[in-house]
Amino acid sequence: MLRRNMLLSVAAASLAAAFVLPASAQQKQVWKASDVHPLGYPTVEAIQRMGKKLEAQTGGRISIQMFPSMQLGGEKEMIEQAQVGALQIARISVGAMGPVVDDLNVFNMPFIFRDEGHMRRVIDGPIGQELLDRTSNAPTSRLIVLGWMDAGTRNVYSNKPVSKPADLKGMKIRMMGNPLFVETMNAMGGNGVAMGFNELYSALQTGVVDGAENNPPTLLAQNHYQVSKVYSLTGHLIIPEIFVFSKRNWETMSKEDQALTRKLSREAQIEQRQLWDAYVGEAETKLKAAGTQFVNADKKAFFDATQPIRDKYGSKYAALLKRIQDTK
Ligand code: GTR
Repeated sequence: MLRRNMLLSVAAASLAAAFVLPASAQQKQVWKASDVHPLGYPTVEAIQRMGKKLEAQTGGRISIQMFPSMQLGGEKEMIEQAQVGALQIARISVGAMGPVVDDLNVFNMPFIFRDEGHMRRVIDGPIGQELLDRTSNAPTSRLIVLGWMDAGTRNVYSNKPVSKPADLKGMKIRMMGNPLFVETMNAMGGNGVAMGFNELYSALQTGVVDGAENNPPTLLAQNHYQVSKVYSLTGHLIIPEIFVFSKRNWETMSKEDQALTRKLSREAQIEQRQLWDAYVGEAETKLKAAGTQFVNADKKAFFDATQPIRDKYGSKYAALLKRIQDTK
């Protein structure tokens, strides 16, 4: 892993050197974009469509080259590459951004949203805008947030049904690399293991972990359903995603290019949601056809079990949490 990380850093450094800032605003630019998901996945597709519009609307001066399927590493690596300007656009989960900008962790707590509709109303409203601004302005981020994307609801998957906290006893469940998630899984009754997304398939396959948790599109698109056959509807996390631009590169852009990028990002956000809604149903149908067993879980029991996490992490966001709860 160390060697792989070193190779990635070297790759990032050479990519940074390769992104020559144009001497004149008229010079051709190819922005690199990255996503952990494969071609065809809603987030990837939305950014590619944005690239096509950008190309058309700048007469071919600006285009986007997509690096899907973790070609540039996991999300931690993508964040780092965007921070140094080796990558212009990165699409990442707010889960991976929590350790970078603490304010975002408010969305990373279990059962913070009543359902996906509630989450959407929050990100579409003033709270969503405030968090985007705070993330762009945080000195630790070195990223400009272009917009939100949807990522549905996360449920546990493994090779046995998990319908109540006791079912998770002794099970190692991969969580995103953020202490909040590890503690959440421990509170849910399992043993949370922080691990990069790029290591997960083989960890599931070889039994390094007994399971993981994610939305149905990810379970399908990452082929995890091939090694984890039971999908238990715990619904413990509803985490939106963001797509960001390297601040270092953003600051060299003309005001006009920034405005155009903002406008097309807004459209990409709307388009991703439509693509997402269609893809979730498709993913569930495909998973069921492939033999994935969907199991209902006692959400109330998981909600109660994770109350200590909301108490521990929620106190510093008390005012914001109240506004989230008050969002109808
Ligand atoms: C997916 C998400 C990815 C990544 C992944 C994970 O739902 O789209 O960006 O965060 O989860 O669990 O690491």
